[in-house]
Amino acid sequence: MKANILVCGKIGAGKTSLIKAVTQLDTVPDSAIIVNRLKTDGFDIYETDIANFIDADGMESGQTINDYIEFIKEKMINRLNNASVENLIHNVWFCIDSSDEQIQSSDVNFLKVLDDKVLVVLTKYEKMQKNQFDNLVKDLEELISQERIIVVSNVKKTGLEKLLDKALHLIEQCMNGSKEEIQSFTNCWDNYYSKMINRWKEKTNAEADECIKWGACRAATIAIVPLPLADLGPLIVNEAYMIHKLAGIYGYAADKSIIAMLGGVAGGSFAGKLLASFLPGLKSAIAAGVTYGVGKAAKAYFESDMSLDINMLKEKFKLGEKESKTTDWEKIRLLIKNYSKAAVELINFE
Ligand SMILES: Nc1nc2c(ncn2[C@@H]2O[C@H](COP(=O)(O)OP(=O)(O)O)[C@@H](O)[C@H]2O)c(=O)[nH]1
Ligand SMILES: [Mg+2]
Repeated sequence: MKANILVCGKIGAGKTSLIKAVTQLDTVPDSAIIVNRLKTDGFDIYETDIANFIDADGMESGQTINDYIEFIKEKMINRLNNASVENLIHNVWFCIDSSDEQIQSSDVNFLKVLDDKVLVVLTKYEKMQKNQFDNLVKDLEELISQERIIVVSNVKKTGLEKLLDKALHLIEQCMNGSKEEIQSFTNCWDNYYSKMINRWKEKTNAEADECIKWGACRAATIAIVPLPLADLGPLIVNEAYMIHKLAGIYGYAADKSIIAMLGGVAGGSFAGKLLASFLPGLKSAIAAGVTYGVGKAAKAYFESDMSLDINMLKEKFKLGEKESKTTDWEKIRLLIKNYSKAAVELINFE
């Protein structure tokens, strides 16, 4: 048994890149993947051991989005409920570039014609601007449940594990076969992806740690600005931004309540600790430490598939905050000040 996955969306949305990312087309020998160009239908099919990825790159210049929808409908939509095993489309990945500010009516139309087999994949996450992204997600959530929205970066290889996890779940649900056959398919799938997933996990982990250091560095810089003590706004905003980025690294489009819950694990630490400190250098370290701790808690939360409870999260926060004491934030802050901001990303903090 093989899964058929239709990958569609506007030109430039990242369809082909996504297929390449989940088939390792650019890293494995050609023999591992067969690409069948079905010229008559205008689709590229990427065939692997466990799935056929149908790249719906059929939109041609001059073709309107409505024409494209018609084209997909005509060729593919009837396969969503097809009786024949080879023809059935088990899953649709509808790609949207996450730097698109708003969902367009063409996207709405498109989502409407697809049934409940669709997953919305927000691509190019590492390039997104938070406000644009929030608007996009807000619009999308009116059309599709949050669990069906996955955030990926084809370049950084983040979110792919989450996407495949959700896809497998949906595929299993609509596979025509005995329990044994489906189990055997699942085993093949796990087998095929185990190595890739391990590599992605390492990348995701490194990316998340980088993001936490980035957040903590920014907090160290923010804390030095002589603000009225009551005004913790910029630190909170920075923290929220970091949590938001972390969520995306793990494939989630975080909403406000999750961000607020995770920010809450510090239990008012910013206010209390900063108030007690008059030394600028110490302030940097405190702000960075709290942000770092919150980052570590958030990371653990997303790693656990959002299952850790608040007490566990508070533990993670404390551990993180303690760990941050081994970093000389004041030195880093001075480096940021004296050199360029970008240089910070290159510093090895350990
Ligand atoms: N930064 C970034 N660029 C991407 C990502 N995915 C695709 N791209 C780029 O976006 C452009 C369009 O991607 P492509 O896969 O050809 O889109 P398609 O037309 O939907 O097949 C290419 O230049 C890709 O390198 C991503 O996740 N991050
Ligand atoms: Mg393409």
